[in-house]
Amino acid sequence: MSHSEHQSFWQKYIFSVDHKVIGCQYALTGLVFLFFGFCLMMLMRWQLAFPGEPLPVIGGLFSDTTMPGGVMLPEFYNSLGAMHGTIMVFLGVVPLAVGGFGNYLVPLQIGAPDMAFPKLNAASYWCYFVGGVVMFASFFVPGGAANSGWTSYPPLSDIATMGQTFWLFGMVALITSSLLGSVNFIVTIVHLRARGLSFFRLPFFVWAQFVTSFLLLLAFPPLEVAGVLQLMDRLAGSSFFLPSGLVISGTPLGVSGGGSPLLWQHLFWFLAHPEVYVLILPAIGIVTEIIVNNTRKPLYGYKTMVYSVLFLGFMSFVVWAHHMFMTGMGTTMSNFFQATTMIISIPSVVILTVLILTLWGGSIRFTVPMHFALAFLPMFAIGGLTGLPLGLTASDIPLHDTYYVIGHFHYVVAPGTLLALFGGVYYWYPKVTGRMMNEKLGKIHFWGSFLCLNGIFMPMFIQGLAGVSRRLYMPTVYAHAEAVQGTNVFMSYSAWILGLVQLIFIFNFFRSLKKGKKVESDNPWQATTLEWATPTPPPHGNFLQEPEVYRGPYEYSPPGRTEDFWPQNEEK
Ligand code: HEM
Ligand SMILES: [Cu+2]
Repeated sequence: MSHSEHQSFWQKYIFSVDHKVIGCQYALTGLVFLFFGFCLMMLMRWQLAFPGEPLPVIGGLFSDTTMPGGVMLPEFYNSLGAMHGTIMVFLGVVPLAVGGFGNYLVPLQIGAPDMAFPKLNAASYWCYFVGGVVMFASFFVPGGAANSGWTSYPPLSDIATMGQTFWLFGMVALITSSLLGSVNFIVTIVHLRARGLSFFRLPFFVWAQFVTSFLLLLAFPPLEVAGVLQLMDRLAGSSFFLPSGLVISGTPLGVSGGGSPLLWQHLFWFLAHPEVYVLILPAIGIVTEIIVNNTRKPLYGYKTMVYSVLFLGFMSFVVWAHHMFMTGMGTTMSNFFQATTMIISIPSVVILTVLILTLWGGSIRFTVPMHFALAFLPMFAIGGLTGLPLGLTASDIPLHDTYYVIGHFHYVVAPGTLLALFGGVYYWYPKVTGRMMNEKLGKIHFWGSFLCLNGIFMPMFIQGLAGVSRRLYMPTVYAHAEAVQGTNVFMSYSAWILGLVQLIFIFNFFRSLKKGKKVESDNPWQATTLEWATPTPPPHGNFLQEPEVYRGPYEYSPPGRTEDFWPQNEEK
């Protein structure tokens, strides 16, 4: 495109309004934050494996207010936990899955030249960036970063150190970013589809992003408001979330009181439950694209998937209080949320079943992305199935706030979503860069990650069933926890090895930019969807001429054709 040629470096790569550049910015920033959040966790794992012992070498780099003599202070452990969760979810996975993959792929897959509102798109990225900087800066304020968990429960969060204020400001920026982005996705998908691309011809990835956008749009505003109210409690002396008569270390707290800590929990989980689907749906979308492409057969039940994901999106707004069974909210509430939670598990199982049935009878290509996509299925299954006992009040009583919960949600987001996102990086890398990532290194990265992730999270179920609480600074403080302390050592080694394995990915990612095998065509995987009909890499404006769509997204091995795929945009 002529006008992109005389753009300066800054216009082209930094303050760009091209959805592909913004997508790459999101993805790279997200990957950096994922690695940073991961490092916080690797530090925690030292304390969990060798409680109270000084951390050799690296420990000496920390200040006296965090790790004097290399020994981790409890306050710092709390900060690490809270910030690990926050960073992984809000600064890592969502930006990578929605901001990165969504931005890059949705306009391409629907045959559009860009997002509907390109400047809004850039504004969304920069809000995210600001949120990230604020969160990062909070590590350096007096008292350190936020230390009231990623859930920021009052009253603790209302009276916590200054880092909590930064956390709230950061969250407000991040939520604003998500809102701007989600409006943009919805308008883009509704208005900018290519001629012939009806809703039921959309690639499933686009459906997943569409539903995700509605979740972001409808779930985030209550938390944004709640965040502002909590800020006022902290800065303006209000008591939205502070009850009367609060006494801290023997001193009555000088506030009016009359507020409700429970209200925060409702507002928080009203967002945060849909948020977990924001984490998983784009991953399911990516896995679907990869699986269909690598089995060379149509999706087993496209419409079933679409209706399931719509139902799932809707239901995700009426299950939030399953996080609150232990708050004493009463049996009427508990029963309602128990029932809705059982119902929402049905579409998840349907989606998984469709993906598994799609494999049946396919001539599977075991490419690197396919390894990741295949591994996603059992990981997501374990994550989902272990959620059921948590959704039933009777079994949630002993399991709540134990490591079992941590194991459950990590199976969904870490071995689940993260593997899917990595698979997506390997799958679309040739479209973005024109080169393939190295296959051998990709497979080593896969097997290393897959084994280590299970090494970290599987023992969490054992710990949880043994009654070990989460958020425990000193894992050996209770006798029952001491009995399973050995698992902590194993888990920590798995985590550190996992860290090393990621270096292979980082090396492969950057080396392939220069040295990777050049793609021989614009469609190296012989796929059917529109993003492969663009030049490689796609220029500003995407398509050389406006594409037109003649069929559904997954016409693989159609009878009577010599090739085993039939692109959406090919008339004959
Ligand atoms: C892949 C390697 C990962 C490991 C080894 C890991 C490990 C841990 C550990 C040890 C905790 C602290 C448990 C405690 O409260 O004492 C934790 C909490 C948490 N993690 Fe991860 N994590 C990983 C990845 C992720 C990812 C990808 C996400 C999000 C998408 C995530 C989200 C969270 C959240 C939300 C918490 C709760 C924090 C809190 O309650 O304060 N983690 N993780
Ligand atoms: Cu939930």
